Amino acid sequence: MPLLDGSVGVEDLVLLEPLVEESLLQNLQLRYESKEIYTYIGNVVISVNPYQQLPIYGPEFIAKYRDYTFYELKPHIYALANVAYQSLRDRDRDQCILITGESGSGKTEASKLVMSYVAAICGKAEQVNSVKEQLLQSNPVLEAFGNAKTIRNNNSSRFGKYMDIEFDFKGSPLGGVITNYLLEKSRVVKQLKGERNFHIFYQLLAGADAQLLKALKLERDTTGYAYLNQEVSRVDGLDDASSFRAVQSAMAVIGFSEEEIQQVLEVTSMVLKLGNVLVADEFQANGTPASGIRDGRGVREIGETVGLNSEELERALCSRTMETAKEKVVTALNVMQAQYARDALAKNVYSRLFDWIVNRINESIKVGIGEKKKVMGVLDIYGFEILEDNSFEQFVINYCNEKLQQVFIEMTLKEEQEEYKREGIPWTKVDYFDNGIICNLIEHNQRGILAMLDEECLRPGVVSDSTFLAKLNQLFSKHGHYESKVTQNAQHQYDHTMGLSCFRICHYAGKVTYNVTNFIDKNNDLLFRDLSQAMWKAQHPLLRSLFPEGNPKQASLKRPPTAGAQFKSSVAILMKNLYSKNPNYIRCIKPNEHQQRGQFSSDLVATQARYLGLLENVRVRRAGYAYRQGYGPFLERYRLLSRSTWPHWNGGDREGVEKVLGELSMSSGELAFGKTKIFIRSPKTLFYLEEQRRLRLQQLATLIQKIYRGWR
Ligand code: AD9
Ligand code: MG
Repeated sequence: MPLLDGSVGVEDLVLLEPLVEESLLQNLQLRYESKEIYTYIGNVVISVNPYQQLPIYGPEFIAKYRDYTFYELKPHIYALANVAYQSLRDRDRDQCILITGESGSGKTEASKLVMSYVAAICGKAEQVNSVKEQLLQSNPVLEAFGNAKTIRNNNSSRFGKYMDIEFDFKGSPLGGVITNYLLEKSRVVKQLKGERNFHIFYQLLAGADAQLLKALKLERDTTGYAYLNQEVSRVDGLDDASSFRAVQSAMAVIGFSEEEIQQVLEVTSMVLKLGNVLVADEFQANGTPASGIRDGRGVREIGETVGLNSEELERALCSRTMETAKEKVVTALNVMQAQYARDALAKNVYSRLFDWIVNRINESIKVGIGEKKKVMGVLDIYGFEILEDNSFEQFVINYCNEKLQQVFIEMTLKEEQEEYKREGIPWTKVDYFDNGIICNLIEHNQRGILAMLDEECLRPGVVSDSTFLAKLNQLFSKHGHYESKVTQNAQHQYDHTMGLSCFRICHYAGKVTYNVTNFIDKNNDLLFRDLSQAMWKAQHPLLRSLFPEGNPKQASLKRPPTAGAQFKSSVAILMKNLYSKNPNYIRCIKPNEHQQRGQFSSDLVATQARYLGLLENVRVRRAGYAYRQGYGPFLERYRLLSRSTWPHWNGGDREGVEKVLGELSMSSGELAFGKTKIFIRSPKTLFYLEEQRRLRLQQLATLIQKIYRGWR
């Protein structure tokens, strides 16, 4: 196998010489240009999006990777999936596969490759096949409702996803659990130039037959819908109509009943129609501004579709009831407020529908309580984001990435060092940046930015984004990873690029400036009670179930947790889950901004390599040993290389390994003998061993043939 073949660069960056950013980029580029999109750093897979179908997937390749160990074939996601699966099945170690990278870098495709690989190599029984089908079919459904065309990716996941696939003790899949994070619900009512709403809206309009459209009171033409961006309704390479049929059949495979599918589509069409509900100026009898619905048809049709009294809906959209202990006061909303209420309702209905779909899938794929399980988690979550204008969403996304970096640091680097310590092997300390201080700045229970934001949201009196910012400025004026115009002034460093309503965090991956405008609102994430009560009154079982707090009997005055608090706690659960498993990393890289094959922009890749900490990763790997294995299994594999250990060996495992390696006369720095494991510094040595083993096997085969012929 060409390890150091000049034409395609090195397959493992551990072998890179010299180890600097430039050579790392050159190596990735060289490989990319030779259509070698995968490269290792030890057991981490780097994947550069090819933006073209390469002939390296499918049954033939799956069969190959299944039969070889990690370093024997070219780097591939299949190799990683294979190691993870085998270790789960044979060594009973729960696994997680963490896939990170920026938008459009190939995370979702990578997660599907992992899933299809595992599905292809595990269990074959009929019942197992139906579980596999359900797990695989969850993808098109979640993508229809959770993905959209953005300027960066025609099929961008607008939510984070973590999926536990659960197996029995033999390694056959039993089912799974999906957790979703933070759907970008603002997209329901507004999209950036060149972007689309969630796929399902277009799929429904293009793919529903005339009867279904009529039943949903929809028209095929997208131009009639205010929530659908009028400039882009079609996307190259996406066939909305056939995707719709695929989604319908996937839902059926998962176990949605026909009625459930119909109800999901009714709620989807309700959201679409809400966008067309026009709110107009009106005046109350006393002359104060109010609002009203200009064209009653939309509201009437929504009412008919989901069994809602249209007058009730109109009232809920245009007025607000304030309840005190003594009385109820109804105030009219002005046009802006009513439009805000309408959009808030649409966003809420849609994001709750999405959560409901995830839960419904989980119900179908859930595993019985008593069954003993082994688990493989697959995480496909938004990478670090620096946009021109960064808001609350980027703040929480980057917080999540900061936490994932912490997992990476702690699990890879610390575990690495600790293993050497445990094994009694000398270790030259590698300095690395511990981002705990940044995580703390954001998540500290009393003094973190999220806690401050919650405090402002819950504080009585006049609160605003600027009072929130003032608080941060005061609290963190001396924090090494926090900056704002105010704190900068104090330090006499004036930065003209930062607005007055901004703060900046020095993340592990770089500085990001956040604009606090709407932080309070987005964190509050409140829906007027009138709206949830109106929804709860719908005759529609699904819609009604999405708004349990609308039930007057259950409505408590206690407010639900803020968006930030919810996100923080789901990240904490995720971290706990990841820490309990053996991590496997896929680091995805986007080679250019144009979704084009064959283009490699070094600057763009350099930034991502920095966000992903690739160089640091190689340094640590190189400072230590790239490969390690327990003496027992190692001897089993290589004992045929020595006459002392082959065909019989009665001594201990470690002595056996010493014998084998001693006869191969390797340089002393290449090997270290730990308490329970042998450590090999570079993969080169491992490849050499594998090659020797292959030759020896050939030799033995010839020998056996000769003997056999002799017998005949
Ligand atoms: V986002 O954060 O959800 O916006 P991802 O998930 O990182 O993003 P995705 O997997 O959706 O990116 O990949 C983007 C596109 O790149 C895909 O739609 C494919 O057209 C293309 N792609 C990605 N990986 C591969 C691959 N291994 N082979 C061929 C690929 N094409
Ligand atoms: Mg994605």
